[in-house]
Parts: sequence; structure tokens; C-alpha cells
Amino acid sequence: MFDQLSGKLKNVFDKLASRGRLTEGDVDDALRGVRLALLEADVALPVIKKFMAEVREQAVGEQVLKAVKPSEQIVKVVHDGLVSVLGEGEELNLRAQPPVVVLMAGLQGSGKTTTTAKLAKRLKEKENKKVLIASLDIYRPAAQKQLGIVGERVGVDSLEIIEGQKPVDITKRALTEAKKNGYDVLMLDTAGRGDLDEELMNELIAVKKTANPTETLLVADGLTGQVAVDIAKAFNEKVGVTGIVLTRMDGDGRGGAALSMREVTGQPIKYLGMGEGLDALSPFDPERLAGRILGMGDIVEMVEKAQAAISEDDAMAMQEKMMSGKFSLADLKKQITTMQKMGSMSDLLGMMPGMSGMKDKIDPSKLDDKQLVRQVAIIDSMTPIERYNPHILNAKRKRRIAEGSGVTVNDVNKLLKSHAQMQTAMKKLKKMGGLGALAGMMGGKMGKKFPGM
Ligand SMILES: Nc1nc2c(ncn2[C@@H]2O[C@H](COP(=O)(O)OP(=O)(O)O)[C@@H](O)[C@H]2O)c(=O)[nH]1
Ligand SMILES: [Mg+2]
Repeated sequence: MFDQLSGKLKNVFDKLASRGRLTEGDVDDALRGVRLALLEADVALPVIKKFMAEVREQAVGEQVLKAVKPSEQIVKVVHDGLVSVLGEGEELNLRAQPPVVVLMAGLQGSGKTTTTAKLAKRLKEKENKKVLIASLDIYRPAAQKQLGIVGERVGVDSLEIIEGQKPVDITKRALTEAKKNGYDVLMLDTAGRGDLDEELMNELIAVKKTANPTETLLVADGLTGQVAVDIAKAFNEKVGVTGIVLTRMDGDGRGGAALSMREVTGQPIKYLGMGEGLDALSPFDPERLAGRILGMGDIVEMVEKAQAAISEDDAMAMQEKMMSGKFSLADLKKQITTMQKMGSMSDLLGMMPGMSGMKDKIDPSKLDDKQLVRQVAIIDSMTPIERYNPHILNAKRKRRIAEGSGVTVNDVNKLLKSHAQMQTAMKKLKKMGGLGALAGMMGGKMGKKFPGM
């Protein structure tokens, strides 16, 4: 969905990551790249301006430039900036006397009818609501029948069709029917034209007055970029909307619509249409979307977890030890404990950039958290002198350690081997810094599978 934008941003951040320590100039270079990427993604200019001002202020701050891994911190700053322009993820507001009315508006072909069925299905299945849907589209032949058909497919009742009835009258009949038969939600699917025109707006205003909807959702085609945003703005000014549904987000739109919508219209995006199927509707989740735009796994979540688990001083000290080759088994234990604080192995793997796809390919039994517990137990059974001088571990000592920790000598050997491999790997990991080094913890098997990790 955001492939192009993601690719451009990734290039910017890769370049930044190769730098190590960053100057304000490096950051400005990178931010120019981000700006260009947003422009090419068709994001509205005022939105880009606001975004850039906020992000720059954060990105050149002390905390970021002096961080252990400044480029990752900047990714996080950009991520947070994206979340901020995307706005809050708001659910449908159903807090009203039933039948709660949801009015669907938008241009012809934007996806109103499809979205009405998708949303009705969702309300029925996820919120256990009794939903009635009604079509007010008397202009397009068979439009009313189309709603009836999709309604049937999702198992939701639709209002009986009476030929020749006008939209406002259909609305009144739908309200009566919904009240009489105890429906929780009434969804009104309206007609759209190929273009914004007065007649359409006036009809919509009249229907809205009659129906007094709790939600007026503007359905806009995400593929149309800026046009979708302009249409939403016009609808909001003339009719008043309470939320936006962006459809065709499964296509290869440049993403500008999603990023500009909130800022330009002042209204929240509530759902994304993700396909033609009647299940293809996602609640709008700015955090997830920003993560996807950045295309870096959930690196942001990982940085947050790492920040919570390790203090910066600890991370620095650990990194120095690793680099100097003085990384003892006691340090390894500390690392393992940190990882346990950060989450399970498989969670962590899923969060590493470029590794999310690997998660499923790896035998989970080889990576489970029990293994970490076992490794800690082995290290605990060593004497302090052994922890700092593993080379003195002869067969007799290993047997003692194995017995003390309830494992086999083979397990002890495996731990020692992966510790030795880590020390070798540390040298290669220099440029990756503290977080990257954690990946070295994956030990022998991973090390071989993913050279460089
Ligand atoms: N790929 C894709 N197609 C969609 C989506 N939403 C609607 N469509 C398709 O767009 C076309 C027009 O949809 P429709 O609901 O009839 O639009 P309406 O004129 O606004 O009622 C139909 O072929 C739908 O299947 C979506 O999220 N993704
Ligand atoms: Mg329709």
C-alpha cells in the first residue's frame, strides 16, 4: 500500500545508519530526503510543512544526537511524527439511543455500498448489534438491489424496496422500521454522483436532517490521493462528517490521502477498506500504519522496549565490553536477563528489521525462552572466576556445572561455544551498536543462518 514511500524512506534511513555519530547537518540531509519522499507520495503541502517542523525540532535534540544509536532514534522521531499527522484511531461512535443512525456519503464508485455491508457485518459479528441497512440510491439502476444482495451475503437485514420512493421518504420509513423491530443500528447507504454537485449535497443535507445520524461517514477512494482529501474537505464543510473511510487501501496508492486526511479535513479516519471482500475492512490504527510506512519491522516498539529495559549507561558499558573482547559470561547473563525483560525471543525476532519474515521459519523450540532460563542457570552454577575465564573450564568443572544446573555437559559446551562465537561476532557488529548486538545473542544457529547478525 505504501510501497513507494516506504522504499524511499528506507533509503534515507539506511544512509543515516551507515554514519554512526550524527551531526545536525546529517539530520538535515536525512530530513530533506523524508520531505521529498512525502512530496512524491502526494501528501498535502501544509501537512508536510507542519510535520517537518515538528520532526526537526525533535531530531536535532540533545537526546537523539547523543543516543547510543542516533539513527534509530530518528526513525522513532519520524514514526511519532507520522502517528501525529495520522491522528488518533477512533472507533465508530454508537453512544446514542438506538436505533443509532450511520449515514454513508461519498462520490459514486468510492465504495459506499461495499463499505456499508462490511461495516454492518463487523457490527453484527464483533459488537453483537442488530443492524438494518437501507439504500437511498434511487438514481443508479439496481443500486438498491445491490445493497440487498451484499446485505444477504453478510447476513444483515435490508429495508424492503418500494419503487419510486424518494430518499427522504425512504429514510423516514427506515427509521420507523428500525424502531419498530428493535434494531440497534440503522445504516443509510446514499447515492453518489461522478462529481460534487449541489443537488447531491442538498439531498444529502435533507436526508441528514431527517435521519439525525450519530455518525456521518465519508467514504473516499484512497487511490485518488489529493482528490480524495479535497472531496472529504468539501463534504465536511457542506454536510458535516464525523469520520472518514478510505477505500482501496489494498491498491498501490501513494499514501498521500491517508497522511493528509486528518490534518486537512479535521476529521478522523475511522476505517480502511482493504479489498473487495466483505471482510476487508480494518479499523484505522495510526501506530501500525506508521510502522508499515517506515517498513522497518516494529523497530520503534523494539527501541521503546529496549529503552525501558536498559539504561543508556548500561547499554554503553555493555557495548564497550563487547567491543573490547572483555565480554564475560557474567555479562552474557546480564544480557540474557535484559532480553527476558524485553520480551520473548520470538517477539523480539518479529520486531527486528528484516527479520519478521524469519520468525516463522525458525523452529521455535530452538529459540524458546526456556533456553534462556537454562543458560542463566548454567552461568549461575559457575564460580565467579570461571565466569570471567571460561578457558579454565575442563571436563571436571563442566560436569560439576552441568550437575549444578540440571543440564548435560553437552548443554554447557553449547553455551560456551555460542559465547565464543558471540565474541567473534562482536567485532563484526561494531557498526550495528547496542541493539544490533543483542541479535548476536541468538547464538550459533542464528549466527550461521544470518551471517552478519
Ligand atoms: N480493491 C478494493 N475495491 C473496493 C474497495 N471498496 C470497494 N471496492 C470496489 O469498488 C467498486 C465500487 O464499490 P461500491 O461499493 O459499489 O461503490 P459506491 O458507488 O460508492 O456504492 C466495487 O467494485 C467494489 O468491489 C476496497 O477497499 N478495495
Ligand atoms: Mg452504491
